[in-house]
Amino acid sequence: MTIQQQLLARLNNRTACVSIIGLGYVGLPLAVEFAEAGFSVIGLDVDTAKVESINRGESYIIDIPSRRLQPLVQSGKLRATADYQDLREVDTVSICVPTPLNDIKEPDMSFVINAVDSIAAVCHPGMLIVLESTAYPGAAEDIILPRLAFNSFHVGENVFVAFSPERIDPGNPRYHLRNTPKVIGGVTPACTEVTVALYQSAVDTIVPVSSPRTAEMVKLLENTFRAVNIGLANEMAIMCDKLGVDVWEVIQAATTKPFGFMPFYPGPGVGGHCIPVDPLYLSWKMKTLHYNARFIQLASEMNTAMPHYVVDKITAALNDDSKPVRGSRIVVLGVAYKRDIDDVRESPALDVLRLLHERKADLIYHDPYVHSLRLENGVTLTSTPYSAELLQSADCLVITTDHSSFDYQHVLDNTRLIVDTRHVIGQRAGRARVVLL
Ligand code: SAJ
Repeated sequence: MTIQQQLLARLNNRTACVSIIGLGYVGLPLAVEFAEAGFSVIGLDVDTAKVESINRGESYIIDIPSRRLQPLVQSGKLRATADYQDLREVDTVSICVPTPLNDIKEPDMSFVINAVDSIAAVCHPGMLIVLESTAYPGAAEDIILPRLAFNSFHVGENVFVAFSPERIDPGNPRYHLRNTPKVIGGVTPACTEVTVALYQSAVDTIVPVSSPRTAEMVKLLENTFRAVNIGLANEMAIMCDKLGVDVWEVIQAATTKPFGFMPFYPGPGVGGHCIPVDPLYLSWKMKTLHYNARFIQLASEMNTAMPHYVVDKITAALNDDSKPVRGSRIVVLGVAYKRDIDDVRESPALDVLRLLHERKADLIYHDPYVHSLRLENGVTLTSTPYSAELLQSADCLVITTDHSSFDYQHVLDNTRLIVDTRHVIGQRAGRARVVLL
């Protein structure tokens, strides 16, 4: 049997030992699905607190309850480690580490490079390496192949490499790892075949494509599509405002078109670790090829300008009450980057807070999911408990994140002025004057 046939056999009869590097919102669900499929799984994370928590059967990921993790750990099917030496015998490695942008908005591949360097040191013939972390087109081949060649491996013969983008949406009640189709692009057809054999144990629908670069571009198209259309929705809001038209009514009516339209909505900007970040991986790569990805650039400019637009709205609304921003009590309601989560990464609410702080507003925020935060300018704030008195103290209240838990009628009845960046007050009537984006 060839090395590929031996690996395929171990994958098909579940005797392979599989590993995941990076046990976050992508890696831990993957480790659990592989273990439930019957594989012996080793999860590796540099954060020993995560390792210890998993080995106690305690989950820290919203989509994986501990009751699902415990039996896998107790049976020995799944264990966690921080030591790459524990991966010496594994057959497969799925890399699910962060790929953020650095301070000058360029890809930071350091987490991937560290993982690949560590894997290369323990790599053996027959190993499969899959990169899942979102990256620029060509990243999987640029980073993995030279490190394997250095160890005299031949990809597609005695070692296998693929890219398979993660499509995890934390907290999504409908779509999770198993029922979200998984794109897979191997360096060679043999690489694709063994990667499909591994992932079909954990995912119902596999979508093989012709190369890692193709798979990388699939992911970048998915999220660039969102960033560009959100940018368009934001510019529509600005244009409708100048025309005296309600953009929300326009979008709602356009959505009645049963084909050829998909609604996106204006907001205070675009947060999260995907949409503001992933498109810039593509535009960065294109710059190295002397091409300017104009849609991505424009969408990024549009979306990052929205916090300033929100503060202009607040300033104008206070001005109508003959109040300057300086010294006015401004209550910011909701700071997470989207509703019903606690993640503030790249959240536009942080920019709104920073801009208001720079204008010397008397600033308070409330977010039941976010106890405290630190602004880019180093200022730290703590969430003020919600109360009618808090609302009544506001010269202006800004809704930046539309958590489902808020009682918007109560907010409306206890506030004098609301800037609603999420159109969540809707048609409700109450005491406050409501200003929309
Ligand atoms: N946003 C708008 N207007 C919109 C949609 C979103 O302003 O019409 C804002 C949100 O408030 C948020 C940001 O954009 O600040 C991103 O929102 P998102 O709905 O795209 O949520 P994310 O960042 O969690 O995106 C993830 C992505 N998932 C993966 O990359 C695996 C994205 O591809 C998913 O489409 C998205 O979840 C989802 O649909 O939940």
